[in-house]
Amino acid sequence: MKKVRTTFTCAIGTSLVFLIVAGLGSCKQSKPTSPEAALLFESVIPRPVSATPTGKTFSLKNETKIIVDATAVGAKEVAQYLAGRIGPATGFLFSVEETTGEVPDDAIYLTTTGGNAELGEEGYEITIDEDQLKVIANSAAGLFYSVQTIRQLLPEKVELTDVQEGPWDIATGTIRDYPEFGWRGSMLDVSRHFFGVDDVRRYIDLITAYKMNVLHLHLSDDQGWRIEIKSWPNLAIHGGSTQVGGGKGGYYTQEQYADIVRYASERFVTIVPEIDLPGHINAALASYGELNPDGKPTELYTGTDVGFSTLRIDREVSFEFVDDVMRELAALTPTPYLHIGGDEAHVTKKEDYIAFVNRFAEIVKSHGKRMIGWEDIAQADLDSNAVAQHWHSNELASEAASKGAKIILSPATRVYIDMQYDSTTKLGLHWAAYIEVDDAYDWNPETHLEGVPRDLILGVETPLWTETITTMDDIEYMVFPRLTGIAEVAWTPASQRGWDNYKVRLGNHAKRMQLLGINYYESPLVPWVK
Ligand code: NGO
Repeated sequence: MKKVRTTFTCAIGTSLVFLIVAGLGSCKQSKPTSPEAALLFESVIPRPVSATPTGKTFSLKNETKIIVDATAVGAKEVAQYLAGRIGPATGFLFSVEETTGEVPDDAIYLTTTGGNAELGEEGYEITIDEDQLKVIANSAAGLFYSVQTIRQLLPEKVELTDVQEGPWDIATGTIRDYPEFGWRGSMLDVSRHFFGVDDVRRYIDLITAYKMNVLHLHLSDDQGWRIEIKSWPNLAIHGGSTQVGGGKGGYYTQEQYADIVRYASERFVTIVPEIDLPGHINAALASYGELNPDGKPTELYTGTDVGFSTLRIDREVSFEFVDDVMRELAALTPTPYLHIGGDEAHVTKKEDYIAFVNRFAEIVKSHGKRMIGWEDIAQADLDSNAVAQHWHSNELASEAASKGAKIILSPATRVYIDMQYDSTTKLGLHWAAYIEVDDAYDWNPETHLEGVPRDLILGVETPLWTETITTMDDIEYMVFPRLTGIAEVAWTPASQRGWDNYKVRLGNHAKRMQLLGINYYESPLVPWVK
């Protein structure tokens, strides 16, 4: 229902229309795009596949409605999420309405009708004119990612939670966008230091703002077991009772964990739970001595060494333990993957390691899930159902690929965001590299590894190990702004990426990160605009 309204600035060319409809309404005043709105349109991260401005303005007003196509599955929930994100700062109510008919002006309209195949499952197209902002996607996930873009098209203060003064102008134009890789992840190590449900929720909010869709939780390691397992209760009670440095640790009850999974899935994020086996297992060995090769419980461990612990292979109890843990985790996991770790089993004999991983693969399969492991699992009998996560060895990654396994790229020299930015960084490690913001951005997943064809690469995941990280502020400092660039590496085709262009867009995100309360690292390489 496009209305035409009179104004004194009505163009001559529209006067005929004006004469015809003069009694019905008025010709709308055309407002050119402001420099601020134009800059926001150009600065979206991850960079869209294409973005074409048309020079006018669409303004959110008190009467702006969010309308969803009543036939679009999940669109209403995405619309409510959008209203929840932009309502508080604008002070507008944004009533969400469903329709199967015409869409009025002054509306944001979300539909899953009319998209083409190129957009895929996660892509979207936003068309903005002066009257309407219309999104077409093939699924609710695509609509959700369009919302992340819409947030970035609005003035930064939209991220605040108390009412701000307008105007709430958006540049008109068209954005067509879809991801290069389906796996755009981050890993959070909640074992070395424990982070509670609120921190994990905030982390999910932060990664989804940049269209990431996987959160891998490293739930067990030598220093702590972080998930309640009802059939082996001491794992969490005793094994979760400390952390690096000897603090009190903690764990998620199954109810809390289910809450994280629900919160994530409402934001189109898959939670991948990892239980690190057969090494990195001291917290379990301290909780149940029968799992330890000498049959006695170990002491809890609060240091930062790696590679000193192993499950015993000579007794069936180890496999009963793994089966119980995987069964309980599978029941908490609506998505296809369970991660069995598999890294740095330095005190497990090679033949035992291979036998372990082959049994783990069977156990994971028996619970209806697909096994992921760090690339060290390439030594075992992998098939095309398995996924290997590359972190340091091209050789192991290509061996896994040659067995048909899919590959996730987490190269330690590029995306281990526990690595320090440079030698002056106080937090973090540097065994793999110093990783400045440009190092994390300026690489190509398709060509990074030899012997791993593009069609086996699921995508990219950036791990945050937390030996030195104790607070949410620490997390944010190491993650931002490297994660935004890694999100772009995973989302945007290589042909659309370039550091010189990216660093300017990143600089334009300073204010948004500030208003989101993100404690980010102010890299000297970025022209920050505050
Ligand atoms: C390694 C090790 C982890 C450490 C991390 C620190 C892998 C897969 N295993 O990565 O236990 O925490 O480095 O950067």
